[in-house]
Amino acid sequence: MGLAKPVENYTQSEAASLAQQLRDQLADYSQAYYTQDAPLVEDHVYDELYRDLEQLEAAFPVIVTNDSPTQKVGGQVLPGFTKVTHEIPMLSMGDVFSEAELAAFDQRLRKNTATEIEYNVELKIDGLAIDLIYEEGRFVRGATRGNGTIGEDITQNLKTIKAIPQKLTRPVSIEVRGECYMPKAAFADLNQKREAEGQEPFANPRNAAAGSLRQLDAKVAAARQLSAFIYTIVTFDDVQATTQSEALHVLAELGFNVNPTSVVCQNMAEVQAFIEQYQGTRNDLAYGIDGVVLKVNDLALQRQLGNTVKVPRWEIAYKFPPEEAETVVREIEWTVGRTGVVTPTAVMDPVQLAGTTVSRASLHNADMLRDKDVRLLDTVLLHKAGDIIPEISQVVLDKRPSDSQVYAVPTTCPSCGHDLVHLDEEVALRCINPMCPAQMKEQLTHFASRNAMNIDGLGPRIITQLLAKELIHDVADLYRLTADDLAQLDKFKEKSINNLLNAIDASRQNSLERLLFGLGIRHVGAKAARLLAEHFQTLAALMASDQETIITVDTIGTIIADSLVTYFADSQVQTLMAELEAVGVNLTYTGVTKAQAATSDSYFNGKTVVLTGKLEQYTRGELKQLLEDNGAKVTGSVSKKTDALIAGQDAGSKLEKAQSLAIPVINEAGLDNYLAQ
Ligand code: 1X8
Repeated sequence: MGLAKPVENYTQSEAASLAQQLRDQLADYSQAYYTQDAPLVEDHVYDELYRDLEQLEAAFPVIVTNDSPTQKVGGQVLPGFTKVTHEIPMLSMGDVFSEAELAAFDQRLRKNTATEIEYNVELKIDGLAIDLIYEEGRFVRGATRGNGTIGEDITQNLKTIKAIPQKLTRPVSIEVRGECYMPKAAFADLNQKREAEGQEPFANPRNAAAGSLRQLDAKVAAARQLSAFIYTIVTFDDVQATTQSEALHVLAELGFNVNPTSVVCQNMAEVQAFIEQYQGTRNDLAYGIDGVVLKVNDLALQRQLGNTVKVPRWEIAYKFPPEEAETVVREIEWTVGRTGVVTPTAVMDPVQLAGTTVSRASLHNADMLRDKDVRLLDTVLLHKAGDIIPEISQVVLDKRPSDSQVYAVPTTCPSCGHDLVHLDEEVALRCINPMCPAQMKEQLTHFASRNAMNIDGLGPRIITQLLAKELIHDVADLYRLTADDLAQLDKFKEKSINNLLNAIDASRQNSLERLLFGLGIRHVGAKAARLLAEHFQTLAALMASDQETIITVDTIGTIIADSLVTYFADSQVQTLMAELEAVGVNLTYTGVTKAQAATSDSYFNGKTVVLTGKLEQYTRGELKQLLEDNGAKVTGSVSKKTDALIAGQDAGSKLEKAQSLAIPVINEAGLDNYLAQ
């Protein structure tokens, strides 16, 4: 990328043909990005191609076409939602990628303006632009940007976002704009769930947020833990602000969530200091940013400067350079998951990337490995999807060893040697041997996990030993373990033996939904398990039901129903169910409390969290209780095992430690987004 030669060395016909190629390519990328929420290339690749096109068109104005992306605001209107018209168009923003270009923007403005210029400098949030309308203090309509003039009405989805007030602190009428985003922690969580269910992960939090806002079912959007920052007053019946910085104060007073980091800068040195500060600490923020926005602070001056065809003259985005690192692939590891899905992970020389040391990157599936053509000893470029998940962007072909060979995808299971298959149309490779030890280990671990049978102390280390010593072969065997059996385990003395036997015994009394979830039936998550258990009351009733009966349960569809029917039709499964009954495992629904019901939907469920700093809304004890009701384990110190840190005011060393370990940090204001309703 970048033009092959200086733009003045192109002939007009060369320029015209290259420009058309670029337009076609950009249109493909744009289509994938906006309508599929699945980008084909990294943002900076798009940006660079776009700039090549801009350069060619600037040098040869006659080659510009009406449909060139340089002539459009961008974005598309999608079917499915009611269209709304933005009376005041939602423009995009000019952007620059270097200090020099930023300085040029400042110079241009200063030359054209008689007065001194002051900037309000804000973070550029990596999300989706939204427009909100309030009438007499009530939220009445929310919309996407769409093509800038026509957007989609997504009021119902936006109503599920706690950071968007339903009611303002005063009964005023106002239209505001801001950015809706998915916090990094929620993104990591969502992708983990999607991968566990065999769905494609989202490429980054912005695509995940876009995909969530685009859900026609507001319930799906509600589950996605979105948030929003508001930064613009569009129209207001009670204007008091004369500057952008005052406008932000007014917005905060009205009850909007306003990003607290912005500063007023008098000169470019101050702007530069702000940029450097956040370039260095962006990885510690709970949300993704991709740059900073400079806005002329004086609103009257903004109006005077006005807009070009496409963008306001009074604001500009400085985009951070992509964070990338180069390293060498040493190995490709294949792991077998609970459902037999076999996934490749590249193991690389450790390298620093966006604040953490990275040595492993998932390649998701064999298709991706093939598409990226990653080979052993290849030098690769790494980036972090959504600032968190390390991913291989591409192979550096110039550095490929000359004797390099295409990596041969395994055809047999790395654990049991059984042939691997593609089920249905799945991209995933699966081992379908029900006795595969790697799968057994994952299944047993899942069975014992907190949301499932909740057998305290029965983790992967113990399970591996139990399997290796052939003390267990399936989940029913757990209930036949004796003190003598457990005495064979590493470092297992009387106390640990008794604790584990008691925990296993206690799990016999669990209500049916825990067993149903713990069995690890495809597509049956904790929530579906609860609905099924509540409806059918007994395992026998569920096993006797056909697909038509099962889909009568609210929100249970044909995919889950078919999966259940197939599962229970298997004679080995039927034998296992009979054995579970014989060893005294409860097979009926005994009811769950509301708190327990909320638990399985909560972000915190099964997570280990640490509290630090001074809290305003809660006492320590209250918050600890609340988190535990949400299924969390609250511990005292931050370690690699910590899943999240909740930080109040004046947080100290725990915050630093969490940041150094790249553990998600949630502040008190953001906490509501994560707690179950
Ligand atoms: C886009 C964004 C703006 C701001 C933050 N994040 C964005 N993604 C801001 O003004 N603080 S402004 C903007 C736009 O005008 N297209």
